[in-house]
Amino acid sequence: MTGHGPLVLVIGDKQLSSWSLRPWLLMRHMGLPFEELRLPLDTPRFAREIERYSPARRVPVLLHGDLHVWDSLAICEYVNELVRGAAWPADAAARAHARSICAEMHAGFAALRSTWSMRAATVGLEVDLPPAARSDVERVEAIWTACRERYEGGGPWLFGARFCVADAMYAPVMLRFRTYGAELGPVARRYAAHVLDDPHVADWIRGAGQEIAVEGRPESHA
Ligand SMILES: N[C@@H](CCC(=O)N[C@@H](CS)C(=O)NCC(=O)O)C(=O)O
Repeated sequence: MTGHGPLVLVIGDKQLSSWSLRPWLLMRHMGLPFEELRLPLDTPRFAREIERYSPARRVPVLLHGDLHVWDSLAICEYVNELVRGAAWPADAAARAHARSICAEMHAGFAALRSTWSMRAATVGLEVDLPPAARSDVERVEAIWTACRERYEGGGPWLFGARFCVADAMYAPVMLRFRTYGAELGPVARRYAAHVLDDPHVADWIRGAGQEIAVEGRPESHA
């Protein structure tokens, strides 16, 4: 049994919260209507209110009636339940591959994350990569290239025709690559162009720009 009632996704700033983007984008792609509740990071409001939603005191959190699901990957799994398995590839081998790269993203790439922090609406930043972060970028590119070479015949997403959890999990890193101008090979570049053309991704970037321009939210962490 799942939760009941409207779905509410608690997220952080669209400019900064890479973890929030993952389930947000997946829910958009799965066509699940949801309300967005944004708690701006590093504010007294966040400190005051987050406890209501998550014992881990972090965003994202998905609220479904009394059920609170926290952690981006756990939310993606719950979304997959709501859409009866449509959020992962249909084929078991492809699904195992997708789960492997999602686990790798969820648990790794610390050097890349800390050097190129997500700034969704910002482009043209120049920040040199230390060797560990450079190998993270190479590994992400190798992951995308392997997926595209294997599943390109089926369609433009990592696992072919359908957007899946893996595309959602790798979307934030794509925005980092856009902001800092990562140099990618042709296969990864094609995938990047497809993701950056996605209307939901564009919507998130637009939201990030509005936070900065209209609400005066900071462009980066202090
Ligand atoms: N593993 C968690 C990490 C969530 C996380 O670190 N969220 C950050 C924002 S992107 C947060 O809530 N930071 C608030 C704080 O540390 O006070 C997930 O995947 O959801």
